[in-house]
Amino acid sequence: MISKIKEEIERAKTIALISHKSPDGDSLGSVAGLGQALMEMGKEVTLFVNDKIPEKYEFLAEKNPYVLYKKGMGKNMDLLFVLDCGQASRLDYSEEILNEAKTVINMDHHMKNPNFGHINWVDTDISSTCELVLELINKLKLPLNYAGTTALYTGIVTDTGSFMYDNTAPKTLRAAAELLELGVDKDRIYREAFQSRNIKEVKLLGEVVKDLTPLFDGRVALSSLSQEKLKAYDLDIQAMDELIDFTRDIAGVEISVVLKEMENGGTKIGFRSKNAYRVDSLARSLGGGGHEKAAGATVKMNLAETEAMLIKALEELLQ
Ligand SMILES: [Mn+2]
Repeated sequence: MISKIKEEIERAKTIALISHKSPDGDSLGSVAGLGQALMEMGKEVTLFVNDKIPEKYEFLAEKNPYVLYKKGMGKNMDLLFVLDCGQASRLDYSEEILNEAKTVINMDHHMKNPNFGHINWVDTDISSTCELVLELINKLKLPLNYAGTTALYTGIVTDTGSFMYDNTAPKTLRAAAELLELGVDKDRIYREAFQSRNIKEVKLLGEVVKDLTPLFDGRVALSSLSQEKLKAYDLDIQAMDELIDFTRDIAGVEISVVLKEMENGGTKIGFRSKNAYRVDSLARSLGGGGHEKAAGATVKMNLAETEAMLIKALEELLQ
């Protein structure tokens, strides 16, 4: 596997990297972390994104030249890395890029990744794709610069919930320690990614939490965000991603669910599980995916229909 990836990197002149829509710290971090190493090697590298970069990750764009993918881009490149992408459809409109590259390498840590690349390195036990990328960089002795280490640390610290979730293994902390030794400014990353909350989001969070009625004897916290509500606070669909962690952390809650109404009328569903249940199978049954304790899906139903459907599904899961 590693030697095959090495061969492909050596052979390639032009390399593109891309990840899923609704980018998070791990997707943006892995694209930039590996991309920076490849740039240091003198490759012609394009760091694609297929969505708006959330405000709290804008600091990553200071040193990483992300390019918003547009249809038809990425033709004739030698090699494409698809990172942190549990299924090809999560590339959304940029999925066509899979047909453009001569070779596609899929590196990921989501459950049931269908191995859509020519080469697939999927490790569901690892904390983050950034940790996997660091393993690749170390094994191939690729060069790492400051922008790269910063990006990789960002992905590890965000995907582990600041080293709190059970995907944090001894080797995760060793990877983080290695990055710190290389000079990463962890305080800045922490401030940007965790301590730069938009006041409008905090106010809407307050409103939503005030209305929250836990279901199933308090074991499920379900919150819904309508377009109307998001618009009233001048927020978009990417906002409020901390809500689901906040409500999961209520005593007695085992599963938190957040529904967000999309502009086209569909609904984006996020699931978090604290301990006793796994939510990836439920997400997959709705056409989504994820990890045992953090998963999601997008459905074509409206908010009320989605809520009704989920209450039935959760009742079964909780039995
Ligand atoms: Mn990830």
